Amino acid sequence: MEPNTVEKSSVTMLGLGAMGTALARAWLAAGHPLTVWNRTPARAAALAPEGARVAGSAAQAVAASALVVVCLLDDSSVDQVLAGVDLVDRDLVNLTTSTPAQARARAAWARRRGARYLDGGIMAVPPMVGVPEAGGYVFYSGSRALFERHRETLGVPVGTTYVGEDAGFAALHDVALLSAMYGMFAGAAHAFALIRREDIDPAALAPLLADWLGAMIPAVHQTADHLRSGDYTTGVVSTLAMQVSGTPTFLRTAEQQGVSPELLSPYFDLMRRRLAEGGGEEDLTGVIDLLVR
Ligand code: FVH
Repeated sequence: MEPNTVEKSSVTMLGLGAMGTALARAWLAAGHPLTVWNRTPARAAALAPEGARVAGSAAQAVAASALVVVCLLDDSSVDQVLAGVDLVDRDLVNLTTSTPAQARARAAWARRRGARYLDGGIMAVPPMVGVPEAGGYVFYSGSRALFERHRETLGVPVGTTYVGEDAGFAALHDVALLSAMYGMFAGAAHAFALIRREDIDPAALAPLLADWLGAMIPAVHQTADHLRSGDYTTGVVSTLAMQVSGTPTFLRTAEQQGVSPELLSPYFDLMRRRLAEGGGEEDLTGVIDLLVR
């Protein structure tokens, strides 16, 4: 067989925590020349046997490749690591979780320092990196030209989804999806709490929960249609009026099972407010308008 002679882009990776290390390993496995740096040097040294070049400082690492990927704990650690580092003519890709405002400020900061900038929000946990069938991906936003230039390289560890020129959009999509996830886990926590003192195996409830949540979640498409059209009543199967009338049953059951209603009550309060405003023929879409201040 012919050897693969296509030259792979060099990558510099700053930050080798659980996620940075997983990303670094994926680029190494795919044959990309990789320079690494981490505040705690042992984490960088651990990658040397796999072919990584270990830089002595963040500045040296940044100087080694045009494409510099940063995956640090938070926005302030990015400040600390890149303070005083020459970023002129670098393509900076920041995968550190941040708020949309922090991402926009970081993009302006990078531009002032002569770098091109892409922000990323990682929709994967470390074991999903380098495993295409796991379905992980990164939201990217910022310079489209930069995204296109590095699309192939960025797509090595996990998939890529570009969401716009506004540098804050990747963080916004990331936080939106993760917020929905916390809502889902909050519901699951309440469900497990309800059976906690009963002779019901949590392992028996788990698949029922997973199937039910999976069956319900496509409803988000109808929510999107409602928001786009402004008509919240089309195709409604379970009216808000009917759902609100059922809430005392949920609250009484929680009380009888000795479970705090504190995860459910705020949502029920919003449902009741929307009903009082005349949204009885809608489903739950109107709650969104109560949240937006
Ligand atoms: N791990 C996960 O499940 C999630 C999945 C979704 C995306 N997140 C975000 O990814 C960023 C990095 O997360 P991580 O899992 O790699 O985090 P850690 O294992 O805790 O590693 C943190 C790295 O940051 C370095 N660091 C922290 N503070 C500083 C600082 N002041 N100066 C320099 N470096 C700093 C730390 O270095 P060290 O402790 O090894 O010396 C690690 O390299 C994050 O935004 C997640 O939200 C992960």
